[in-house]
Amino acid sequence: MKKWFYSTNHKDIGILYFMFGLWSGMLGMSMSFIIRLELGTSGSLLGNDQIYNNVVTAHAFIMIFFMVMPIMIGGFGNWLLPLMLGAPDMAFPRMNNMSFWLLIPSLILLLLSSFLNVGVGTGWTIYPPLSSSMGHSGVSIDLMIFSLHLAGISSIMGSINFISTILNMHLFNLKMDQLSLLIWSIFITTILLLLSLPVLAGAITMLLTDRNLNTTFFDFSGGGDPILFQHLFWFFGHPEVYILILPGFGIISHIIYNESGKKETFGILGMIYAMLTIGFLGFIVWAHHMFTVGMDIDTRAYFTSATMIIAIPTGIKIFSWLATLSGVKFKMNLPIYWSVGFVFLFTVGGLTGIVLSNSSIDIVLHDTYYVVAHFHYVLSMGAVFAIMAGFIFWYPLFTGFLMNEKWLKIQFYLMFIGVNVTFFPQHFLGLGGMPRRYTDYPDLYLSWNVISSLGSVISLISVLYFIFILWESLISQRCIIFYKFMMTSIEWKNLYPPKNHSFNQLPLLTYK
Ligand code: HAS
Ligand code: CU
Repeated sequence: MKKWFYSTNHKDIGILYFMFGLWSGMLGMSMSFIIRLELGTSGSLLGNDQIYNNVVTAHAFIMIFFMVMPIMIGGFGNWLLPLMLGAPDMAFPRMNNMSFWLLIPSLILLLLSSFLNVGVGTGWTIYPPLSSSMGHSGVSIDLMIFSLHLAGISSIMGSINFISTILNMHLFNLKMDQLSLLIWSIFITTILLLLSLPVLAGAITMLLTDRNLNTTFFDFSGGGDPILFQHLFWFFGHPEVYILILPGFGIISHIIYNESGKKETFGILGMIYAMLTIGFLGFIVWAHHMFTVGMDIDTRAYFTSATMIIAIPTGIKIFSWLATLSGVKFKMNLPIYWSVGFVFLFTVGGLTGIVLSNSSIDIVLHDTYYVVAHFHYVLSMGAVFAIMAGFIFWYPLFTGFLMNEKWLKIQFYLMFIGVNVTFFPQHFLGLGGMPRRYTDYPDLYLSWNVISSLGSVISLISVLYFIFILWESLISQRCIIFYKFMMTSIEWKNLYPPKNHSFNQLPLLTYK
């Protein structure tokens, strides 16, 4: 057995998570390309709607559970948190190893669920009765449920590990408000995970017993209620979307504070409270995904108002980032490109979220491409841009190597153009009434769909280009000995003692 297999070292495990996320990301990207091929022409390309819906479902699950979460929490979290805390490793290193390795069987079960029987054609929301044995006979849904169980166990163990590490192992007498915002974001994210995942686990287990043991939790004919599933799912599902973005917030905060070079960073405490507020509010807005189920008007008024309030802490974050950058003569380097891109495009996605939070408008826009445009702006351009920013920023630290900056800039522009051309037209399609999760559409929608598919070609090229740049840097081994020295030297702690509020600005974590 090779050493990396059973390594309990946080950096080894972080690298494993990165490689796993990269691999799943390529898988998820291939699926998104199949989706765009299908929708790039009128009529049917795959010739099978169930397969199409299965690809959509698998794309979502893979991107959420096997790309964004492993890279952000597993990759960046594992690699950087112990270093930033001054801790020798995570609190429970062997559990850390197990968290990672549980993801492999989980992914295998997910893939099997697509290959066996009819596949899962429900979307990632797996609503009954479509996901009940009536809607999906065979084992596909059951395998998907087991896959989610394993991914959930993995995440819960990871969360326990991060929370314990952050609370117990911050050394140098660091107070909680002196920790990097990246640490805070992971801290809050893992609390969200710990509170929301068990609810999903309960819901899918009830679905499993409905399918296999003749219970009727979600079956009207036995006194159950399919709407109950939606409540349980979204009580998990909405916090989940903040789980996907909060570590991104942390990465962007850390980078912007570093690059600004300011001694006093703008609104650290405000940023912490904003993230705590977003985390809390995230638990009491779930029914904005269910405005069309026939809720009474008061309930809709409540969920609309509660949802809109989230714009306030999020606005605090956006304006604090801008205030930090304001007045600084910063170098337009790659982490700044991606960070500023993040702030701009995440705001666009957030604003369409506010539009959707109006229940009366959402009655019209629900399940249209407007929703798809909204969540791809916050995810494809929010979460993914944050990952790119962080990866490029810390790449010299992770590997000791340098990537080609000029190429990376071209790659940034390609990706920026690609994702916008893909997803901006989807707002128009949604406003025009085009529904999600169908293979075909009236000719009226053809031109924006063709443009969107062309955009996805540009994005695909840019991602392949990025993989090439990564490969080239690993092959050519352009090395900064400085970074390697810094990371291996025990004396780095003495060279850069953390001062008040300046732990964010450890120079060794800066990419110039
Ligand atoms: Fe969302 C659906 C509302 C943030 C992800 N969202 C989704 C889905 C996903 C997702 C994946 O209320 C689809 C799920 C599915 O498969 O069905 N979302 C919001 C709101 C916010 C928000 C209000 N979403 C996110 C983030 C995500 C994410 C972050 C992942 C990373 N979302 C919705 C709603 C639906 C929805 C409805 C259901 C739609 C349907 O029908 O299915 C907020 O957190 C966004 C806050 C951010 C900002 C921008 C910065 C703030 C500034 C301050 C000033 C702004 C103000 C607003 C005062 C608001 C700059 C003024 C308003 C103007 C328009 C000018
Ligand atoms: Cu939501």
